[in-house]
Amino acid sequence: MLKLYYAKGTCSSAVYMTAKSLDIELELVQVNIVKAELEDGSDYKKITAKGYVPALQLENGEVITEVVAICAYLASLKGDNAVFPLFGKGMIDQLEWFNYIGTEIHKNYMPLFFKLFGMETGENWDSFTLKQLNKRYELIEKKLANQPYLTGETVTSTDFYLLMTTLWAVKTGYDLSTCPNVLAFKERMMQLPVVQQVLA
Ligand SMILES: N[C@@H](CCC(=O)N[C@@H](CS)C(=O)NCC(=O)O)C(=O)O
Repeated sequence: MLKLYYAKGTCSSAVYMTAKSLDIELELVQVNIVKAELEDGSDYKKITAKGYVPALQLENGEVITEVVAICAYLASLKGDNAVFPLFGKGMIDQLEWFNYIGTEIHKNYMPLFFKLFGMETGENWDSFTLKQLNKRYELIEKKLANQPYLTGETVTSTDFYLLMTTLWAVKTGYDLSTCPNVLAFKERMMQLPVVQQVLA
């Protein structure tokens, strides 16, 4: 069976939601991402030198990393599908949004997490981070004014990624009150059975 190296509440949950939506069974292997260790204390860096989740181990032992690559791989097992379309504009939309969330949203939360864990990030860096996140969410806020999900009327894999990163606003104290459409998106996503199962 495919093994997903996983930590609940992280971007790896977006992969798990994608797999469930595609009806793909996975064995979950919990990773302590602070120590880069598995539950038995073994070194996660032996699975992937990157040391972060997610990683997907195939039955032949090969390991795939990066959220978007794993989601695309899972989709490829099902052929064309609505969760992560593999052809034409549907596929391009996935790649475009995954990259945007990965580089413009996900990584801009990092200084807020460092601060939460008591690391000194510096005032200039903090205000830069907040400005960046505000700008990046502004675009999503506009997009979600006219449609319920990032690529239109249907939930896709990239919505799971946006959800997981956006849940970090509460954890880090990032204020999303100027983005009512993003907050409504979050609530809409939280009603989905697949989301509830993964976050339970
Ligand atoms: N570019 C990576 C980012 C993965 C990532 O940042 N994972 C976080 C959890 S959301 C993690 O495991 N961090 C621990 C670490 O960086 O050591 C991807 O797309 O998979």
